[in-house]
Amino acid sequence: MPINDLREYMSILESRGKLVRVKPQVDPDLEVAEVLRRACSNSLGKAILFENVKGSDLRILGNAFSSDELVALSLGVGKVSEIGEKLGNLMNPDIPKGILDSVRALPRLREMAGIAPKTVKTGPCKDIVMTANASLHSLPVLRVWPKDGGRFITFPLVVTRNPDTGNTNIGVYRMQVYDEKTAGMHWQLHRSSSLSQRDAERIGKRTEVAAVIGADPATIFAAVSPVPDAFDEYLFAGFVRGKGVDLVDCETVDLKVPANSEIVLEGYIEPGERKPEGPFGDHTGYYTPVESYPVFHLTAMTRRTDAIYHTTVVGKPVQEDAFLAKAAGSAFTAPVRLLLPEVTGLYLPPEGVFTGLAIVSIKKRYPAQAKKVMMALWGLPQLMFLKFIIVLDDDIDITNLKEVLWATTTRVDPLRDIILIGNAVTDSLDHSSPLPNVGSKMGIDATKKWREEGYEREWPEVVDADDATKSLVNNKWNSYFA
Ligand SMILES: Cc1cc2nc3c(=O)[nH]c(=O)nc-3n(C[C@H](O)[C@H](O)[C@H](O)COP(=O)(O)O)c2cc1C
Ligand SMILES: [Mn+2]
Repeated sequence: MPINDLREYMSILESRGKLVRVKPQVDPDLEVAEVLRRACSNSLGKAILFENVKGSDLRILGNAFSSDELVALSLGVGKVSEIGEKLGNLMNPDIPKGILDSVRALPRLREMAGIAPKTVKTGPCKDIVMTANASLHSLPVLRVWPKDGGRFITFPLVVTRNPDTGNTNIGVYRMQVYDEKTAGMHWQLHRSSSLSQRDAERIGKRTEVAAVIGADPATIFAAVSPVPDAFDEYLFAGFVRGKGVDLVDCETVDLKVPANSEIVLEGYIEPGERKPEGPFGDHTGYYTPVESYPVFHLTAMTRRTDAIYHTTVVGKPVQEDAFLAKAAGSAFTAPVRLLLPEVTGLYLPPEGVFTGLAIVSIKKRYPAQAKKVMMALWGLPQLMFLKFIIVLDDDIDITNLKEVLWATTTRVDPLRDIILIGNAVTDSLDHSSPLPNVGSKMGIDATKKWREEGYEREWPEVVDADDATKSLVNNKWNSYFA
């Protein structure tokens, strides 16, 4: 059954013992963040609802996606890879060949028809509607790290529209609360919403914004996923959960938000306006320094009567965002494989801060194919930020770093097999590059080398025991040590 909102998800979690209710009073200034981080570091794997928040009558929910199991539960699947399989099927449909196939395809077509978002008149997110009296100070916004520049809304689903295409985009971009009516909008240079806002700016237009705090899990997943620009995140959310999202019109901006949201902030960004944002203890494990970002002006806040303030905290990996990123990566391996069928696996270790390092396995069928794969990955949405790519043959388990290190050290001649690319795109959060957003990349071809690739020596065989001896020893194993 599709999960319609954050509360439905919370009751599913609670029925499985995966929701902790914290009763003692907690302070959104540093304390809540430290609790959430420690719970994550200890692999608690449970969502935490803070019921008694200092200075606020709203409750705070955190760590709602803090394990692979929770992410799968939230998306209504046994394993997150099922979403990737579904995406793969969507892009590679069996075209009905005869009448019988067409009949078989019908339920799937019906399923597809039900995934489009639907606009409804009203919903619980309109329990309370505030315009002139709307204040960002009414929310229990966290200060996450001691040297943060202030309080940051860390889990807003930020909805905007591109002025040229009219496409809606949703991304999660933190918002630093400056005062009752304004906040920093930390969409990085390459994000769809940043591009749209700068398009609008060029023609002197404001960018309207709706920031949703607390929504159904599929919409949250869509907002953090690398959904291609031409694809509406609401439609993707409907696809993921198998049922369209109910949307309502905003009060003061021409945008739509999920009817069952907890809290909605409406506002706009004035062309040309920028303000220092940060520092912020980021998911790299460092404080991202102060930089200029656009300013969000609040025009309305609508919310549920007993709204839940949904948040997350980041820091040195592994924190909650790692589980969401892993799920998004697993779902989007299917579209990558459609373009690059030789890719048998793609692993972004969380310790590599998601876009720092990709370990890829391929079925190599022609010379220099590993380099072709690297160059292709560097051209794809979000994967364009990858700093290091290691390409291995498919005999290596890419999630097993011991095997990866063994293959990399025994199959690579650095001068021959490493490519360096200077002055390339980097992640905005990479502080090690000489310039912001511009730096270098390294690709390591750790596949076995072929004669056609200029390797004239004899490539040795990997050692392995023969099957007869293996089964003999298997059978007698316990007796040796009895
Ligand atoms: C918890 C969390 C916080 C994030 N914060 C930011 C942020 O402050 N700025 C940003 O540009 N991206 C941030 N991201 C990443 C984007 O939300 C993500 O890349 C998304 O796919 C971007 O969507 P877009 O391609 O539509 O812009 C965050 C992701 C998560 C999971
Ligand atoms: Mn997008």
